[in-house]
This record gives sequence, structure tokens and C-alpha cells, in this order.
Amino acid sequence: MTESALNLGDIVNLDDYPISDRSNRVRQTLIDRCRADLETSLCCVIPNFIQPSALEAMAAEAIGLEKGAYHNNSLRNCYLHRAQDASLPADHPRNLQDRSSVRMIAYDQIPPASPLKVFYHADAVRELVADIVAQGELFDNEDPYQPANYVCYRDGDESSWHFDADNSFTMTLMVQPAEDGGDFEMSPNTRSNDDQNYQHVGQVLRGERADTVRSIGREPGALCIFRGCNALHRVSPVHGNTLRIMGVFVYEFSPGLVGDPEVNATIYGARTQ
Ligand SMILES: O=C(O)CCC(=O)C(=O)O
Ligand SMILES: [Fe+2]
Repeated sequence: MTESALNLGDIVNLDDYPISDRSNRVRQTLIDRCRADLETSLCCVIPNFIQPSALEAMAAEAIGLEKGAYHNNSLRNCYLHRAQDASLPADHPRNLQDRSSVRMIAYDQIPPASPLKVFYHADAVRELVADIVAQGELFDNEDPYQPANYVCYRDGDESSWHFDADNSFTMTLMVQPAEDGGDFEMSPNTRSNDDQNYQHVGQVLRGERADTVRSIGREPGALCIFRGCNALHRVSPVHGNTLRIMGVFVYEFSPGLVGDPEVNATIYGARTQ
């Protein structure tokens, strides 16, 4: 603890979102609304969740750390794989490669007293998210790199169409939007747990199903929870000199989980110490 240790109220807008009190009716109304949105559109957004002063501190922190970020720049398919499959046609979704270029600031690079970490580790935040995703208790991820990250996009960076791997939900915080571009776009229900729906996936990838794609607008301070494993999503190319900064958080359904070191090295770069 430092002398300037942050409390939850320094970070979360507790006036609008009294999340520390589990019996509060405003909290329950928020949970009900988010659950309904997740059910219908695989995504929910909580606007103005973060205090402006905490957002400023997060943005300044990420900008300061960004020169040490790992530039993850690759061609990949929408399943996050880099290899082609010669047994499938060239235009199969598994063989359609697209570019992704983002800058990862991993958990181990962020100071312990960071507002991003205080937010992530707060019981009231974890419990709120657990109530929204409604799949039982949540636990902090215990990987050295994964639990809470800043993901930064410079001019020209983008994240092409993809499904998120493994986790049943993804949680992001808009810290600082791009000047232009950097839109978060999603085609909900592109596949299901038991149907890969390759034909539809291919159509979205080729830009033939713009009717299914929605752009999810988020102001600074908006928390977003989405089912990225079944909804194709992307971040359109960023334009301008303002760094697009997202907080990304990983909670788990069982305690003590860590990631695969080889996968981590491809996402965060190898550590040399
Ligand atoms: O930056 C975003 O808005 C979403 C990024 C994303 O695809 C993810 O975190 O899985
Ligand atoms: Fe994603």
C-alpha cells in the first residue's frame, strides 16, 4: 500500500452505481438490464462506470508504459490461428487471414497501486460481473501477464474479425478512444457452442452481412461485457495521433488459473530477465 492508496469510490462511479451494497435495488436493476442485453445481443455496456480522475490516471499510466508494450502484429484467421489448413478450400473461414496490430501492456508491467489493478481486484467489481454473467462465482486470474492489461492502438493499428478463445465472456474498459476509427463492431450470434456456422462466418468476413453488424459506441469510462467467443467482432483501423487505450480483464470460474506460457509469449512477447 502506498500513501495514496485508492479506494473503490475513487475509481468507480458509486453515486450512479452503488455496487458495494448487494441489497441495493439500483444495483439489481443494473444487473437485470445487463443480463437481458447479454442474452439478446451478446453484449452489455455500463456507461460512465469510472470516475473521470481515475480515467485520467489510467490514460496517463498507459501512455507512460506504452513504449515498453509488446507490439503484437500478425496475420491470423478469425479463430486466432496463424497456420493455414491445406485440407480446406482457400476461401474457407479457417484459411482467411487478416492483419491484427495491437500493443499489449501486460499485468507484470503495471504497478501494483495502479487504478486498473485496484479496480480489477475489488470484490465489488468481481461480484457485480459474476452476477451479470450469472454462471457462478468468479475468481481473479493468477497468471503473471493476463489478469488486467492495457491494450493500445496507434495510428493504423486494428484488430481484425475474430472470436475470443476459451473464455465465456470478455470484459473491457474504454479508457481513451481514438481520434477517428477504432470502432468496436460485432456480429452477434455468428456461431453457437454446437454449430460453427462456417457459411455465415465466411459471409461476415467477406463483408457480405453488414446487416448483422452493429457498432458498439462507448464513451470513456464505459465497461463492456460481451460473449466474444460466439460473436465475431473487430476493432476497425485507428486513425490519428491519439492512442486508443482499452483496459482488458480476465476473471475465471475456478481459483488459481494461469495461462499457457507459450501462448503468453505470442501475446505479450518473451520476457528476458
Ligand atoms: O478493444 C475492443 O474494443 C475489443 C477488443 C477485443 O476484441 C477483445 O478484448 O477481445
Ligand atoms: Fe476479442
